[in-house]
Amino acid sequence: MTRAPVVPYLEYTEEVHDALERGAPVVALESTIISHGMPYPQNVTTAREVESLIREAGAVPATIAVLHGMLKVGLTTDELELLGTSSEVNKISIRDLPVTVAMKRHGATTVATTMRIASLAGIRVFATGGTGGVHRGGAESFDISADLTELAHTSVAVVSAGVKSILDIGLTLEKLETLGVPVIAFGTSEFPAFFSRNSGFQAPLRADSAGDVARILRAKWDLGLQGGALIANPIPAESEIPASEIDPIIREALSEMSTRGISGKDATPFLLGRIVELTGGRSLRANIALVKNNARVASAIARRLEALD
Ligand code: PSU
Ligand code: MN
Repeated sequence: MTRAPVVPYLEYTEEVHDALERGAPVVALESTIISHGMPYPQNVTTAREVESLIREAGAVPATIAVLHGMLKVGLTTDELELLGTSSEVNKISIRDLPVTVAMKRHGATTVATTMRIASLAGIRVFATGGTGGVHRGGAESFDISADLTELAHTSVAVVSAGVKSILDIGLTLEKLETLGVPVIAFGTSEFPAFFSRNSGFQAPLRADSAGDVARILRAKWDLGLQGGALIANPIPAESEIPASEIDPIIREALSEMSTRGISGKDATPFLLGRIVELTGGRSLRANIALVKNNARVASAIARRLEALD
């Protein structure tokens, strides 16, 4: 049986194509974190290290982006470098996908767009840093990330370190409940807040092993319940920035953002960049540590899921 679907505009690297054909575990990775989530050169170095780590954990990495209008599943070293350095690479959400393909442009894929492309390629597990959510003030601004609606529709499990407190975590969890998305904290009872292990919010569900997560995913999809799941994996204790330290910095970045009138798709990249500056690089080190941790957990889940097939 051919497992790597043939889809218009979609191109696999040989490594990923071969893995899908063999039924080997594959872990998708997004590219907005490279182009808009971290500064150069740490973005490219981290992207490469995360890929190696997934291979060491017995899975195959598939970094996803749109290049010259083609949906790329798996990237070469040169393509990673291009994403990390070129100003011609836009952050693309689901709404931007048709124009990026039709005009043969480049695009770095957000969590939502990466999930959709992963799903087209038959990949079911995806590791990232943090997902989007309901922004603070979202009840008035309607700034709710398309990542949430995508989690409702597209059957891919996303491993993240929870959501940052640049977002309204309570509203984000409410929205995910409405959308029917299982939110599973990994090895903890509290929903993690990206830089911090604690958010003050109880997680809706808890799982303590990759095998349990895989069984929950299997059951969901066997039942014909469409959509993904959010696996919230806390940052390792040695790399965390406690909420009491990061929260004032986040508030400062948010207030600068409103003074400067920055909104929409520029909001998340602005906030991430400003927090790196305000913490003197500490938030970047934390971000790198949590992405790697998520890649390890995603690899374990992907392996267990393949074993259940
Ligand atoms: N959160 C992070 N790092 C990131 C992002 C979110 O900690 O790089 C990126 C992801 O690609 C996510 C996107 O899908 O930001 C969400 O953007 P928006 O809020 O505009 O939907
Ligand atoms: Mn938004």
